[in-house]
Amino acid sequence: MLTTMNVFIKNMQELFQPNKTYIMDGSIEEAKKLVSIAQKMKINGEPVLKKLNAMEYPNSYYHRSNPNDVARTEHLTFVCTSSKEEAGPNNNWMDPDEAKKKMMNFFKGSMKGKTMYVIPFIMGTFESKYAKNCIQITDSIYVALSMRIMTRIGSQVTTRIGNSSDFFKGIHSIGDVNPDRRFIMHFPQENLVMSFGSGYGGNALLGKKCYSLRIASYLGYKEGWLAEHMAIIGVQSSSGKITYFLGAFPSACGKTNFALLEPVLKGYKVWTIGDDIAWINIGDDGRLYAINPETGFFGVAPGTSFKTNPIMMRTLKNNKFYPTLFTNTAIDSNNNPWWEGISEKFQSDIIDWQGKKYNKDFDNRPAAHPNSRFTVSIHNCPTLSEMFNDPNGVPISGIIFGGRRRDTVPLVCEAKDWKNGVFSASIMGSETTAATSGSIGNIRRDPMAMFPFCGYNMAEYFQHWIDIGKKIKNPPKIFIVNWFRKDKYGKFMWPGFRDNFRVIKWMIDRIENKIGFKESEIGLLPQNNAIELDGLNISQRIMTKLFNVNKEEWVQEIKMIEEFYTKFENKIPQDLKNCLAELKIKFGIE
Ligand code: GTP
Ligand code: SPV
Ligand code: MN
Repeated sequence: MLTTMNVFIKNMQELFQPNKTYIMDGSIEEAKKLVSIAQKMKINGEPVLKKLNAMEYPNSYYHRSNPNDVARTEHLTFVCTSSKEEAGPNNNWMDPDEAKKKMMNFFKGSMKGKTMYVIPFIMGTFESKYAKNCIQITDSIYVALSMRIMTRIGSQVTTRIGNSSDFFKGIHSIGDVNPDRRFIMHFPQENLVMSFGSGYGGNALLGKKCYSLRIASYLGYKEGWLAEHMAIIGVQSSSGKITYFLGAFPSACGKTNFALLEPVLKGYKVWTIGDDIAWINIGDDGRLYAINPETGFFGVAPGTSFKTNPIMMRTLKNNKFYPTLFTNTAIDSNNNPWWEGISEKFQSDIIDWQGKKYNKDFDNRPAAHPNSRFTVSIHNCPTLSEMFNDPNGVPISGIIFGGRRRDTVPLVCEAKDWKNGVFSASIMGSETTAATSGSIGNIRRDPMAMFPFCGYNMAEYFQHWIDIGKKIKNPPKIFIVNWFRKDKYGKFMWPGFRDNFRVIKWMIDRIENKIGFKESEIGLLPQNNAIELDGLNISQRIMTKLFNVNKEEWVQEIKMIEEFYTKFENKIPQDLKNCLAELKIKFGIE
């Protein structure tokens, strides 16, 4: 008798009509074989993978995606639930039958002459009750190799699936990389994603945003857990005690840097558990526990350096796990990957992300694409937590939400309680970044950093957050941060990166009830001099500005929040409406 997986593969072969089918086993021999094929394979005259300087970057390869395919395309991303209301005003919606018809037309015969890769993978560890079985189909060897870095692949998944039909199906074909024929369709009610016409990042690595956030957030809603766009860290103090935090920041707003943070304060150490996705469950003891279902980092290259993120630079130069991929960065004359901010010295002889010679004095554009990224195994990370593989995850004491705001939002603010924390997270705004196609620097509402990733109506998602809070014992403290406040010259006022630890230290003191706070209209702020600034050259004047809660700015902000809430008609939970009404009163708005 055929297993459900075999039936699925057979159907896919009939649909795509590939030349060959290859079922991945996740072995090192397989990775070597695929890298070697990709080095020989040419697309538009260029090898799919090129070996980089092995002395500086061992086991590393370079890839260029199609210049029209360099970031997630939210306007081409749909949630296809049976009714539009279930998807909510936060998602593009299409009728499931119509969406499938459209995709089937694109898919039909699209792998002729190509190999179809079948990738059995699991999100979470094989031993975890929270883990989920998945299969991705793809015709991109680059995607297949990336999935091997980002997830656990292997025959164990096939065994786990057995005759069950309860597994995620991610169907991907890169097609002709034509933006007019590019769609990423989600069917949460069928545990299914169909993606066509893109070969990069969250559009194509379907275990990431598509499954682990959009589909999983829907499953979490039905099953009583949360799938979040969050990094997970453990902060060890000199006594050896480890406090676990979740950090939610929108795309390209600091999760990976937070996850690999090397504290500036002596006696502390940050252990890394995850940098992008957290699945959060209520444990047997009634506390919140988080796992990182992934096994790799798909990290933003520009801005990464030994100064800003030394642990990531060490991760990239580590050679344990094979291979590491660099996509759409520039290349220097020593065949090393290069990007803006990698060092203070500028190198001449840079070849830019499109393969052209780059002259920084004449070329009015960056050499590396702003959304150029590395794909590297988490096992190369020197600060990987020994709890990384723990099937139950780590117990959470603090949840941090942060947007990219040039004004309005202070460096840090603590919510009074869970409900107020959910409110603060639900009203978050952030400047758009290069992680998504479209304009950059516009403020948009991005509740919980999940706006583009919540696979159902976000008003119900807010209620789900409130309900989870009612079920847990000792809910974690919730903090709002903003590393990105600027002065009138447009310069960041806070040094950020490793110095962010000073703020985390304050949070630990608050969690341990060691220090007090100052009340403000928007929540609890640090008392004067409560943030440790030893060794940092920053004036009191700037510190005051970083904590300024400006009435005019907040009056504007509240307008934007009301506009956002209005989109959900009457579905916004009453608790949050009450919090908004209180906020208005505090700022003297009728
Ligand atoms: P995604 O992978 O898109 O989800 O992004 P992310 O949230 O992991 O962001 P990441 O840590 O990769 O940072 C994105 C960009 O912001 C990079 O260019 C960083 O150099 C920059 N960045 C990160 N943290 C800070 C900070 O504290 N201050 C400043 N000024 N920039 C930062
Ligand atoms: C993000 O945009 O938040 C990312 C990159 O982590 S992608 O995987 O492309 O979504
Ligand atoms: Mn992300």
